[in-house]
Amino acid sequence: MNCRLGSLSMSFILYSYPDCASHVVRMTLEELGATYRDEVVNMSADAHLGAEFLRLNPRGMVPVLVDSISGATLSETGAILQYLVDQSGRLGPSLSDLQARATFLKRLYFLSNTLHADAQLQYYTSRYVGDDLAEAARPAVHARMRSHFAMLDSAIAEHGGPWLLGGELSVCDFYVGGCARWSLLAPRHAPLEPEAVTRHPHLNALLEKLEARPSVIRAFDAEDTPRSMYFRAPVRSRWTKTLPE
Ligand SMILES: N[C@@H](CCC(=O)N[C@@H](CS)C(=O)NCC(=O)O)C(=O)O
Repeated sequence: MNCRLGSLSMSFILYSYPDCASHVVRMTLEELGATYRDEVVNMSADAHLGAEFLRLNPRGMVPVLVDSISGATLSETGAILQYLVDQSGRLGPSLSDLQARATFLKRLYFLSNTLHADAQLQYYTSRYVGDDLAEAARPAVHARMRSHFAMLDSAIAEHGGPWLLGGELSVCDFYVGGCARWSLLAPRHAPLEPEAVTRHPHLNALLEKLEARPSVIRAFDAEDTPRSMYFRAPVRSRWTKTLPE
């Protein structure tokens, strides 16, 4: 495997929009000290549905990460995070430790195909059930999110904390932070109550630690997000404040 250790040889283009899933990738790139160029996809003007962006991701979704060195173009947040772990040899266990790697994959795939998928269901409820049923579906969606956060709290405790995988920070922690933030922010008229996250001591402590990391602060500054408890009492980025929902 070709692992690029150190920051100098890592160079990427991040297609992003503030407070979108790209933010999880941005925090990871900042933590790695990677060099990356930011290409803001103006989703409020539907740039994600334009021909230029659809060539990169035919699903019309942000994030996309282009590795300028290998030429790889990736979409799907979980896949991007796994790629960055493999390329950097950091923020997640390598294949040389199969047991730790198995736990990492188990947690990462839960975040990607359950927590993040349900956060999308929470945000885009009408797309799944239609406008007429969206409000009726909301309690069940919120209940699912609450149970996911409870499950994460147990997982952090099981691994001994303070991070999701135990003593070592990993890409999973940034993903947990992103999903907590989105769930407490959106949709604007019916976000999840903050206690769904903060009532869990291990999860709350993880997010508090994450909020203090310089990489996280840099990532939020880059998206013009007012200083706050980014994951536990989130305030929208100035860019997304006025977006219709
Ligand atoms: N499965 C995708 C989901 C990414 C996603 O939900 N992106 C949102 C922004 S946060 C998006 O591009 N939405 C545009 C749309 O659905 O029209 C991933 O894991 O990256």
